[in-house]
Amino acid sequence: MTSRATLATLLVSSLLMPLAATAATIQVAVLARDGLPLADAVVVIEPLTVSQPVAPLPAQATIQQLKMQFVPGTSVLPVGSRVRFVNLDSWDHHVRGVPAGLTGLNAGPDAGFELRLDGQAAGKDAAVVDVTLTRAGAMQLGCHLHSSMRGFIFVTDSPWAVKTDAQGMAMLRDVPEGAARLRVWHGEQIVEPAPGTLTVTSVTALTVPTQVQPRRRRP
Ligand SMILES: [Cu+2]
Repeated sequence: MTSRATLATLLVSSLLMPLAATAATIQVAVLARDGLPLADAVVVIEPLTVSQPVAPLPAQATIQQLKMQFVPGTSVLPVGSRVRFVNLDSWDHHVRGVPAGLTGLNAGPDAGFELRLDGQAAGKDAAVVDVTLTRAGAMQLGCHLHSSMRGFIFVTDSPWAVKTDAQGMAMLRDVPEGAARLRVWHGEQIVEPAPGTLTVTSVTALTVPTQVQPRRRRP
């Protein structure tokens, strides 16, 4: 609990350091076309007040192939991250990753990746292949052998990119205060709307309606 004394000290110190950048936590609620919470939407904040863009640190992540699905179905990862594909099914998968949406149509042959993963035999280790994500942008995952398999990787060059949870909520921390651009992306979005702008203040909560109507998975 913050005592009054501590709060006063904080206020005084912030007055003494007028040049220190202040950061805020932003809470974004994303809604589907039907007004229900939209999960797996990627919320990206690009501060306009930062003269030097801040590059996010690369991460390591795993995407499983499990029961004919990519798990997680949507991943948000910084440029330079390494993804390990792990096939936990007993049959083969031939995974491909291509730039998502219209960009994919004009992308060169080296814009994506393709990998073959043997099925897991009983008592054996699962087949794994590592892929490094070299450029920013949304990628769609598919499988040459199973056309129903679909997944997404949102490769971000902003450190402020988070996907919404099952309640359609995204929380972005340590965002510089001031003007910022707001993007909302979803794998089932047909056309990405133009980014909006917002002013980030110490308390920022907003709701973003979209035209996305995801196919709900049957329970
Ligand atoms: Cu497959």
